[in-house]
Amino acid sequence: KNQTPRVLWFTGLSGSGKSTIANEVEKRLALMNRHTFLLDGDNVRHGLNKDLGFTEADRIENIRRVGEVAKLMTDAGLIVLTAFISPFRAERQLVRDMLAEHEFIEIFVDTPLEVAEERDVKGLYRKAREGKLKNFTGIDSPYEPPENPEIRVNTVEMTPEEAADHIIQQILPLK
Ligand code: GGZ
Repeated sequence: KNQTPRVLWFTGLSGSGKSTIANEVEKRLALMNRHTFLLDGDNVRHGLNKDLGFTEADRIENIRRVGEVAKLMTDAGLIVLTAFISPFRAERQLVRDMLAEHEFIEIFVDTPLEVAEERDVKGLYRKAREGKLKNFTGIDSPYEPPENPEIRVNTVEMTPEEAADHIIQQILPLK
């Protein structure tokens, strides 16, 4: 088999660039003939997790289920990429503990709140500031940054393409 199963777990604020960078990484892995699957809000929150919202309890359950699905997919031999805010350290640790050592690679998409809010691609930060969207991460719901991520990308200094190249360089020795 030409690959070792992994979970590339992207974490960061809304609008930090998680999905964009994860997509770029997936493209590069495909060129390397790796079998991958990207889990994100689009394919999980509208289906498996459509009963969940954004309360603390629902986010915890969201991440727990994503972790279980990622585990099943690694058991099937895939490289799984996940792009969820995953704001709480405890749940990221819980997913890490579900997997074998070295299978879980935490990637911190380190975009400062000011930058994500300034970009505000979907206008959600504005709605949150206006009080029209409650429990918004970074505004009135916490984000706990990773203390020891395997990989950290600075999206202020790097383009998504550069960030993806950096990630590939970091995981390459794992072949
Ligand atoms: C945070 C929210 C919220 C609230 C809707 N807080 O930028 P987006 O739009 O595309 O990504 C955000 C996404 C976050 O879902 P996750 O499943 O990644 O969150 S978590 O890991 O915390 O469970 C945002 C949108 O959903 N969104 N309401 N209140 N983001």
